[in-house]
Amino acid sequence: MNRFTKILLCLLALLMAGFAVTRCGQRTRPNGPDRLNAPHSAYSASAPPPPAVVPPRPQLSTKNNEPGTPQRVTLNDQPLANIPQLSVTRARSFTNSLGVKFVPVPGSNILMSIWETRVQDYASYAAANSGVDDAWKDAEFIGIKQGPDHPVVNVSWEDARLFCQWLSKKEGKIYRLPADHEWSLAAGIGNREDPRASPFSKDREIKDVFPWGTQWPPPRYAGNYGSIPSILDEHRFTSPVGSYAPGKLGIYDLGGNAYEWCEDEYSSSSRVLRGASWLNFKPDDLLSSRRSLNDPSGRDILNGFRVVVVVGAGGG
Ligand SMILES: [Ca+2]
Ligand SMILES: [Ca+2]
Repeated sequence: MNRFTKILLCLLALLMAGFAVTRCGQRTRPNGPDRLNAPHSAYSASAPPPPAVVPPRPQLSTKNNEPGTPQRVTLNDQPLANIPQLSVTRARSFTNSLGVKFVPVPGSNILMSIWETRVQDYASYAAANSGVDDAWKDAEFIGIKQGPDHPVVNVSWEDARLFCQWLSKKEGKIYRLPADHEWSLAAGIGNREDPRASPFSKDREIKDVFPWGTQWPPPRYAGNYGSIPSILDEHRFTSPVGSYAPGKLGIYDLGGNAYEWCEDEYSSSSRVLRGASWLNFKPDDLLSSRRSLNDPSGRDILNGFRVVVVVGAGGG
């Protein structure tokens, strides 16, 4: 190879090397120019932020989540919130076979007895059934006995439910105890309480409403309560049902006379009672939002019940 040929080959080699460097340089930054020229909308950092997701505010009372407290409100083993609430605006009052009047409770699908279940009502039930416990016959206080038109007491939650079953079969309707929330609706505080919350969590939460209104002390003859000078009534034990002024729906003795069993659990081993009794006189105990409790098989001369009938099941 002569000198000229060597020089020519070197020049050719240099040209080829330069071409390779240029190609290689392009491969070392692939997509570089494309990325820089991409529209801004393609970049997450430049995209508008997604709309904020605001979690819904919890509606139930936080008390409901305290350890050891009941978590559910049930009615005949169904969550109360799942029970359809039918309009009763067209439901009409009626009087049943025992001569007891029932009135609609707005916001519910029931009619409620205007009276607590009377001694004479329970006597009819006991006469028609064998094996009914006789404790109700022995109810008395400081020697004062009951008349046939007094609320039956010394009856357990289980006794009251059996009475409802007997009356349902007798009349072909659905009688039962009121749910805790239905009782609140009848007492005029249902719209201020969450029907899904437990009775326990609502105990005395509304601190300014009594069965007669908001004032304290109560007006004379507001109901049959305990005997203290500021609560004047004429009965030291139970009184005939309907002896005192009714509430706005025409229902008597929601406050006082006998405590009233409701369907609901207060805890797994107790049931709810509403309305205070002929023995109670403390302001806290007389609040419409007050819940008391007792063993479902427990009997006490403070405790009675009233029944409701389901609309659309022959009752309205
Ligand atoms: Ca009294
Ligand atoms: Ca009562």
